[in-house]
Amino acid sequence: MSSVVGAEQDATIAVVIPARNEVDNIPYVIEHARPYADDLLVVDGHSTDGTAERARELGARVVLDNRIGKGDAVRIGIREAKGEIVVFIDADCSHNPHDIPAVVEPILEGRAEHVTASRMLGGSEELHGDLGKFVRMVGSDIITLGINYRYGVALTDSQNGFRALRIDVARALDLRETITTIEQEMIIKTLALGYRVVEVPAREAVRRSGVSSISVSRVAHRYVYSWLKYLVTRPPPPGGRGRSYQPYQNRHPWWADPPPTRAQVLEFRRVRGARGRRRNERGSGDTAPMVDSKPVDTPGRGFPATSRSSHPASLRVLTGCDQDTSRG
Ligand SMILES: Nc1nc2c(ncn2[C@@H]2O[C@H](COP(=O)(O)OP(=O)(O)O)[C@@H](O)[C@H]2O)c(=O)[nH]1
Ligand SMILES: [Mg+2]
Repeated sequence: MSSVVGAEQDATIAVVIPARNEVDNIPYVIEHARPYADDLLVVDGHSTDGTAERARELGARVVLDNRIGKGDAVRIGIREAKGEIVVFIDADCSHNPHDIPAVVEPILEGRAEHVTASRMLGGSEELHGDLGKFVRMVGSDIITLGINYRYGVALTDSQNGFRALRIDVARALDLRETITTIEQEMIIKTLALGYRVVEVPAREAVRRSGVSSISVSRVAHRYVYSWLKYLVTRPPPPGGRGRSYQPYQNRHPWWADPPPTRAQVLEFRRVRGARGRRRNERGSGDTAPMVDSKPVDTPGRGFPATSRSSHPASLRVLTGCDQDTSRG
């Protein structure tokens, strides 16, 4: 039985990975998801690149879908999963398996029956940057908006493939979609039955290798059709509009952290200074000197623009901006 960090209660967890032609990516997902899974199930879409064999070698259980799309794979995953909670995570390394504890936590705490990881709260590299991504983001937002008005909730992401459900609830949804429209179907039917949906922020990375198999222009009409169909035919539960939603509240905001001590800031500047000097001495010439000797309490001076990853560890631990707030 998995022991999930921060959980008040233990439950068995089945991690289901729908995969089609992900042989280069799936080893990462399997290895990193394994510690959280009592049952690690890959639902293979008849991959031709050896995904299923690779997954088996790595110790995952593998079942085949019916070649009709990811929604079918999700339905098979729900049927076959051996766990009290089922977690869906994509095989393309877009989702971080180490977010699984945060995604199951509201269920373990008894606050939700269905938890969806939100890319709008956590950030996405797959929803910004070109026209195709823009269309996906706006389409997704419009669908989410419709769901919010119909059920009196305030979700931010109805389309993410990274989610967790109590297995009995997942089985009660009677899912019908065969393609990725299953994500919105799961949300709508959960709300219509009066179960609680909670979102947690999770970052979506760009897929590690390969290309997405989803063509927005080819399936847009199916999204609109299934969205309207379920909104119309699945009214909110009597007296339940809005009751089944608990807005995400950041339980560990960055401003709750103490600011770094003067000694830590000086250490940060010393390390950056040394690195900056070395770089300049090497004559890489790619950046301006990384630090100067101005006193630390001169506001806005002397701090180089740095990425998260370039913070020295000592400061990273103590600056709230670098905390992973999704874990409460
Ligand atoms: N089993 C199965 N998995 C699929 C199918 N289509 C896509 N997937 C998987 O579903 C996940 C999401 O697909 P992806 O192409 O990344 O879509 P995107 O993230 O929406 O661009 C990935 O893990 C795919 O390998 C399918 O027909 N069957
Ligand atoms: Mg993807």
